[in-house]
Amino acid sequence: MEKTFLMVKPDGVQRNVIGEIVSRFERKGFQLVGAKLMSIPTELAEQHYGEHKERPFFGELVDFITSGPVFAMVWQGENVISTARQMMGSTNPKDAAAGTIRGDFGLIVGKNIIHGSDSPESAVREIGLFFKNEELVEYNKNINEWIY
Ligand code: IDP
Repeated sequence: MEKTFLMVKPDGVQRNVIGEIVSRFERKGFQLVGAKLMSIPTELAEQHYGEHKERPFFGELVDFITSGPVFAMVWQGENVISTARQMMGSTNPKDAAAGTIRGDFGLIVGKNIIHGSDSPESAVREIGLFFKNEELVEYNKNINEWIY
C-alpha cells in the first residue's frame, strides 16, 4: 500500500491544528502508520529541503522548520501521495482553495502549516530521513473493508 510523509510544521503546531489535520486524513480513509512530535536538527532540515539549497529562501526555510517542534507522520492508503497533496492545497495559501488545509489555515507561503511528499521517490526518501523502520507500525483495521 502506498505511503507518504506528512508533517505539521512549527506554525501548525503553534496554531493548534495537529488534531484537525490528523482528523481530516483519518476521515478520508487513510491509515496512520507512524507519528511523533520532534524538533528537527539543522542537518536534517538541510537534507530534507536539499532540493531548495540554491533558492534565496533556503536559509529562511531551514530557520523556520527548526524554530519549534513539528509533528511528523507516515500515512498509507490508495493514492495517498497525490490525494494528500490535494487535501493540503497549493504551496502558497493565497492560491489554495477553501476546504484545503493551507486554504483554511494559512495566509503566507513561508508559514503554510503542512509539508507532504510530492512523489513516490520523495516519499521513500523523506520517510527514511524521519523514521526508523521499527517506528512504522503495520496493523489491520477492519473498517478498511468499508473503504476499499
Ligand atoms: P511544497 O511544500 O508545496 O511541496 P515547495 O515548492 O517544495 O512546496 O517548497 C517547500 C517549502 O518552501 C514550501 O512549503 C514553503 O513553506 C517554502 N517556500 C516556497 N517558496 C517560498 C518563498 O518564495 N518564500 C519563502 N518560503 C517559500
